[in-house]
Amino acid sequence: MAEGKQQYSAENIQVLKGLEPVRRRPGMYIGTTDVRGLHHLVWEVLDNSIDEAMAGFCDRILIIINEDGSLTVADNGRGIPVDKHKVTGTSALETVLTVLHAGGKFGGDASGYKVSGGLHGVGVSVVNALSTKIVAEVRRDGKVHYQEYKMGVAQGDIKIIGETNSTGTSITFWPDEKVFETTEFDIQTIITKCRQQAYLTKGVTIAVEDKRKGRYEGKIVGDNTYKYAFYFEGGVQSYVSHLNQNKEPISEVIYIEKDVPECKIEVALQYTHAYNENIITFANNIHTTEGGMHLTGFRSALTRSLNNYARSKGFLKEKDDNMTTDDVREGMTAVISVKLADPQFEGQTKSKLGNPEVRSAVESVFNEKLSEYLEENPNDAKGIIAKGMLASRARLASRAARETVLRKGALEGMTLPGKLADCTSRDPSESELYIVEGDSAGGSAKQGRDRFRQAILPLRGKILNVEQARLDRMLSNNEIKALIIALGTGIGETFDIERIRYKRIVIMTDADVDGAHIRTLLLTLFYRYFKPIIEAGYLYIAQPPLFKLARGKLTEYAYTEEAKAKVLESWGIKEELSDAEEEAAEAEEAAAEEAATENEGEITELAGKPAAKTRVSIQRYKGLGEMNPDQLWETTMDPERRAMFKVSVKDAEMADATFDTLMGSEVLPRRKFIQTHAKKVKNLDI
Ligand code: 0RA
Repeated sequence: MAEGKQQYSAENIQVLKGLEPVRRRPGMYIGTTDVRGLHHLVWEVLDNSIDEAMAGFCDRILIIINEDGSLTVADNGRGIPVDKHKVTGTSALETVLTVLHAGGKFGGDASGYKVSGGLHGVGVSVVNALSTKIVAEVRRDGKVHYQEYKMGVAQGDIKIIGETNSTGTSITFWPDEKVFETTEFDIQTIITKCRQQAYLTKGVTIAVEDKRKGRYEGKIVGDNTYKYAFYFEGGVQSYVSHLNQNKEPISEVIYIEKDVPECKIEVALQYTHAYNENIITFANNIHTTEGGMHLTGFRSALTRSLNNYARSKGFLKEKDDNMTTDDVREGMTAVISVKLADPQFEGQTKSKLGNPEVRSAVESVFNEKLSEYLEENPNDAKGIIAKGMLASRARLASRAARETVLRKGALEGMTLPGKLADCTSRDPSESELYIVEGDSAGGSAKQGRDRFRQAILPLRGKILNVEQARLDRMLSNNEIKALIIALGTGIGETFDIERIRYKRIVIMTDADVDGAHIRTLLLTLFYRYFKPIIEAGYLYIAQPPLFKLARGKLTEYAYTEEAKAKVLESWGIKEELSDAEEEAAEAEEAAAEEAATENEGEITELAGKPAAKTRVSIQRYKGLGEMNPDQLWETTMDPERRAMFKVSVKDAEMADATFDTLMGSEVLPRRKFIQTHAKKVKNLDI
């Protein structure tokens, strides 16, 4: 950079249009006017300092949330030029702050990539347009320059307010309360962003200070300022180490850095014994959540070089298929960062890198460097290949298992399962299917239900433990088969939502850990194999109460802790247990539980104040099975009184994402074993 260092002066900045449109339609420029939009302003200002750092002129950036709620971004860069533009008669500083898109769009510059500023695209002028006030201070040429703006308009010329022997820029802005739903900055959001940016701009220190009063009492000492600073010498390499800090590594962090004409490429990669993949990609420091060309190039190079290596070293035999992109994903953590002159952002949220030249650049650079690494580090290479080949074998075994279940029509011609207590109605729109955890709860539900509309299918809790995370084999589990038959839609290629037998399907599980697991498992099942049912809005989660509160003849049910407290309060009882008391109460509860033989659930006597006369009992429902049929009907199944949660695709997607983790990492190796050997093992006891 130093060689081709350009003497930018005010002329270089292209002058565009006024700020009016920004105030008229802020959403067009910053997406939203909620808390995200508010922080967008911070990122705009921060981007300019990061740019200055990337250009090699700045190594410290400080963000301060001031006591009055304004925010300052200060850096020790060259300082925005303050000399007057020959044609327009305004300074670069004023241009940057008042002219749309004037921020960093200096145009491509022959010396390489002038990684454009305003990476979020809109520039600091937008911040000015949406702030009631801006104060800019530039330290340059031995002087401290000062200029103030109100509602986007400069309040007089740049003034010199002091002398200095340092350089840098400091921008303070007061976001307009009339524009934003909230003008309260979130320190956590800012810290997260700063950490990420520090990883991406190695060698730069990014510090955050929060000077707002009364927020961190007890947490900090000194001048009531909350301080944080990030500095990563290793850049993305440190990022990968950070992401993998709790995982067991298979290899070192492999780090690759290269500048090619198309872009600057930085990749860090490490394999661990975990099973999920974690790839984070950036283009010009913007998190490209939708991936794009850099990711595509990385993936093909990774698969190609691992396969090449595995073949050349005889790990993959002639008869073996290549490992797929999916096979080499498992246990991989990678951070990919590219920087280029003219990034094209595409996709729904404009966070997908579209430049095709980046794909081939990343692919060839990474392919070459990774191959080199594998040759030079045979032990790491061996571990990585073994991991990929295991995944590959597991995939083949798993597919075979799934095909057996789906193809052979394991469900065809089967009659409704005996465990199903069906409803009388044959009209799906008035029929409900309750999927109930456990036989005893199933029994209560069968007795308590409205037989005309409500069908009950009890599932034994065991499906969880036996199946572990093997969803595809779960399909051959009898409990699940029964569910699928009861649904009536078929599965896989033969799925037809028109044949659904119930338009309300209710998952009813206990409010404990096992219940949550079974719910996750069912949600995942629906998500992966019956998504149209969720999309149609047919899937629900029952909301059984957590407590039964009784006082004399009065009975109330509470579905949350807060609701319980409310009821008690309405009865004039304050339930303020200290931690110690709570512990004691819990111990007592546990003892009572042990002593109890056939009671209907444990009853905690709560005396309130010693003077209280009426006895109040609080029964905490541990499981649905503790409720008698009437209670279950009253609290959870009666359409007039029940609460119910409709499952969205997003909810199910979340369950799907947590599925593997939830099912416990320790069982995974075993699962792998079973998957790998599934072909050989004929009769697994499921
Ligand atoms: C263009 C030219 C020069 C400095 C900057 C931009 C600059 C902008 C920002 C925004 C925040 N911090 C910044 N630091 C620097 C100066 C070029 C020169 O002096 O030769």
